[in-house]
Parts: sequence; C-alpha cells; structure tokens
Amino acid sequence: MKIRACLVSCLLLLSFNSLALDVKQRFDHLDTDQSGYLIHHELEAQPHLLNNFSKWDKNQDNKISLVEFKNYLTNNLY
Ligand SMILES: [Ca+2]
Repeated sequence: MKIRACLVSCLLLLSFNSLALDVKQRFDHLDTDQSGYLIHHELEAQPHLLNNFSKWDKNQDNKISLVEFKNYLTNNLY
C-alpha cells in the first residue's frame, strides 16, 4: 500500500514536471530572440494569443512573460 502511494505521487510529480517542461519548451521555441519575453512578431504562429494579447499581457508591458504564457496555455489547452 505504501509503495502504491509512493508510485502515485511519483507519477503525479513526473506528469507535473513534464507539463512545466512542455510550457517552457513552447515558450523558448517562440522566443526567437531569447529575450525571455514574447513580443508581437514572435507570436504570429499563435494567432489566438496574438488576438487576445492585451488579455494575457497582465502587467501591460507589451511582452508576454513565461508566467503569462503559462496562464494562457493553462486556460486554453489543458
Ligand atoms: Ca507582460
């Protein structure tokens, strides 16, 4: 029983990590100039995000940070 609980938490941890990694990989893939932020021209492949840019740009700095991108993906894909 203990082993099973451990296995379940390990699997949960793994899936959580792979989700986080997936978000980071997507972000880095889009962040072509490696600035750590996504700006308008980097988001041409993400029209839905681009169309709602101001909605996801929570702090209105005209850039999408990793956290803002993660919020976008969480709300739209997962
Ligand atoms: Ca921002």
